[in-house]
Amino acid sequence: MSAKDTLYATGLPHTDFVFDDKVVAVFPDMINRSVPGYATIIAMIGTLAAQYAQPGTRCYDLGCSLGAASLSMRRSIKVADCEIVGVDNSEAMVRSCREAFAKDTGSIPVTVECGDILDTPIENASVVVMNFTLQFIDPKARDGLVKKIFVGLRPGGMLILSEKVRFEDPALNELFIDMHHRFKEQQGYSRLEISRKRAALEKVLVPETLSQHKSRLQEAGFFSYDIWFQCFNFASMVAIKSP
Ligand code: GEK
Repeated sequence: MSAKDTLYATGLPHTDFVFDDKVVAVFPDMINRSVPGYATIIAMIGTLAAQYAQPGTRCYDLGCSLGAASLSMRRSIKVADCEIVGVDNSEAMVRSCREAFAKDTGSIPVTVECGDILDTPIENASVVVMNFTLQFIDPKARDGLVKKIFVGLRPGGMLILSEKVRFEDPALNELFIDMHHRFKEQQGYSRLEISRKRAALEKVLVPETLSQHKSRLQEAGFFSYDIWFQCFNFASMVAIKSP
C-alpha cells in the first residue's frame, strides 16, 4: 500500500487538482479510500478481460495511472499473443507505472505510453478500459473518443467504462453525493478534506448522467451496453461491439 493521502488535510491555497508527483505518491491510498468499490472494479476488469481478450490483439488501459487495471488484466488473460497498452498524460504517473511493471513478472508484454488519449491511435483492440478517465476529458471531446474506441475495437471486443456519475433527479443526486461523502468519512477523511478535494475537482472532473453515457455508446455504434457495477454515484459499464 502507498503512503496515506493527507494532501487536503492542511490548509493549502486552493488550486485545481492535477496528477503530479504529490498525488502519485499517495495515489493507491487516495483512490481506494475515495472510490467505493474500486478494488472490486479492478478485480472484475481482469475477469472481463480474461473473457473478452482475443489472441493476437491489444488490450488498452486509457488513463492507466499506476497501472492497476493493466496489472489485473495481465494476471487474468490467458489467450496467446496479447499485448497491453497503458496510456496516461501525467509524466509522474507514467514514470511510476513503468517502475511497477519493471518489477512485475507477468508474461504478457506491457507498454506504458505518456500521451493524451485523445491523440492515441486505438488499433486491433479486443478490450479497452477507461477506468475513471473519461470524466477528466473535455465533454466536447468525449463523443469522438468513444467513437474512435468503437472503430478500433475488433468485432466482439469490449469497452469497460467506469465513471463518477450524476443523477437527473436533484434529490437523488444530493443523496448519492452525501452518501459518497459519508463513505469517505468512514475511510478516515475529515469533512474539511472532503470539501477541499471537492472544490479542487470541481472544474477538472465533469460527471455526466448514466443516460448521457448510454446515448453516447449507442451513437458510437455499440449494440449491447449496460451497467455491471454501481455504488452511489460511481458506476462501471460494459459495451460490446457486435461480433
Ligand atoms: C485506475 N484508471 O487506477 N490523456 C491521458 N490520460 C489522462 C487524460 C488524457 N487526456 N486526462 C486524464 N488522464 C486508473 C485511474 S485516474 C482517476 C484513473 C482518478 C489520466 C490522469 O493523469 C490520471 O492518471 C487518470 O487519467 C485518471 O484504474 O484519479 O479519479
